[in-house]
Amino acid sequence: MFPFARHLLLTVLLLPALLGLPAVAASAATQTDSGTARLSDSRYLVVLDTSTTAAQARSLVTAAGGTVAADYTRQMGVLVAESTVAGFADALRASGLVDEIGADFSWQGLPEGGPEPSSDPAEALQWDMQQIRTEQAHAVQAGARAVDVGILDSGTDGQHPDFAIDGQGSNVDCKRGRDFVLGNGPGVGNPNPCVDNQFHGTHVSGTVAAQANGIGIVGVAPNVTLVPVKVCDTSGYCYASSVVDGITYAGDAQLDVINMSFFVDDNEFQESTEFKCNSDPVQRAFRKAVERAVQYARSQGVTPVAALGNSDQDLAHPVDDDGEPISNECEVVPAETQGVIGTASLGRNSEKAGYSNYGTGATDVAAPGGNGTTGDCRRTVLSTFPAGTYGCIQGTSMASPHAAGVAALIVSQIGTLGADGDVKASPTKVEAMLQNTAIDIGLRGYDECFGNGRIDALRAVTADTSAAADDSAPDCPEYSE
Ligand SMILES: [Ca+2]
Ligand SMILES: [Ca+2]
Ligand SMILES: [Ca+2]
Repeated sequence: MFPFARHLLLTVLLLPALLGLPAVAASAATQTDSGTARLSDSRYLVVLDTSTTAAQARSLVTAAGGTVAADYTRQMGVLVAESTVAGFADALRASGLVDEIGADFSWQGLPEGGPEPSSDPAEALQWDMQQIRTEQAHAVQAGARAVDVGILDSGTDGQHPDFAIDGQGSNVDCKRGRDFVLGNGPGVGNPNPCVDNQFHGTHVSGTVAAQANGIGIVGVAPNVTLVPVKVCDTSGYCYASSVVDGITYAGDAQLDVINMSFFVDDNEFQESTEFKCNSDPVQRAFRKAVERAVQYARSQGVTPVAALGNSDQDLAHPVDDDGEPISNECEVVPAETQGVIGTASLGRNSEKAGYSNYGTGATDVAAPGGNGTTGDCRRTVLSTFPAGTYGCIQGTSMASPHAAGVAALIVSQIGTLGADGDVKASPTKVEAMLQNTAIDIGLRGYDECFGNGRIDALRAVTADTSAAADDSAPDCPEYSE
């Protein structure tokens, strides 16, 4: 059981707190048109049981005939192991020390003569990008370097090759990155914002702006700049004060968009709950502080985007673990905070992801976040993992950065460059453009599951606000409940 399964909004098992469920790439080998993306037959991501020590893990790998290529036991209970021994994965899988093991992704056989910008080898696997038409959008607008997207998360691996710009370093701005994780407690992590405390921030970052550089994948807005703002610790906790610091910094630095794929943690260590209630004076203080930070950031030109959460809750009528109604004076923060774009998660057929929260008033837009099982890259979201790797995970954590990426494309298209070098765009206009160019799915018009609809990068960059519906998308089962 992961005590931190709450805050970061992934849906799988690695590091629960952020709003994505981490699932490691593990499914059948996949051939793309370019024939270059495949699962490795010798490199594995090993997700350890929480009680497993580094020494135990190393002994296990060695005994099964493998070597440890990278050790993230301390940060996130994950090892990268290499072995050519048949049955290596099965041996580890049979051990109580290991929760999950999956073959790593590797990208091989890059085209001769240098990469073509439009042919990164794993693009064909990116059903999420196809769903929101990013490739078509990039013919019009692929983002401007002057546009900054703050990734409030666990940090971003600034060394990942998929953030490398040929001959010009990286599009991760480590200098303007910050670490606001509390300086005490069990999960502080590395103070460098360009070293990921886990994997979550790196995955989210790749979805927003992995480079079209002939390697791996392409993000929603590859030509924008990423600014890692660390607010979540190694355990995935994202404490209210860290979050307030991070949002305020985004305002001070006049970032253009921020992504928040988590819910804030409170003073109940390891007992923190998704909902923050006005009846609790401490939680009330957190809510108000976050509200003020969001208000300030918006006044400085920041468009905030957040994940709705992975509890399959109707946020207009939430219930507790026993199914008893919770007062609607309780909210998911920051997704339901005034001024934040709350994002629900879709599977590849544009169905509501089973885990995704929803609810009238709470859901602003819907975006691809995956609706499958751990490691199934056909149904979960492929993006960057630390140490030059990739992983397929799902969650509203994965949906939100798609919306943040489209918001960044909109800023790139409608923003103006101020004399101070800062891009200016009204968050109200950016938000309206994101919502008004979404494609209506589910019940006609705004609805509780999909909000204003499925975001669409092509319509967003061409300011196409004409009515559009996709009737092939399945209705949301929650309508009948
Ligand atoms: Ca790439
Ligand atoms: Ca700005
Ligand atoms: Ca609808």
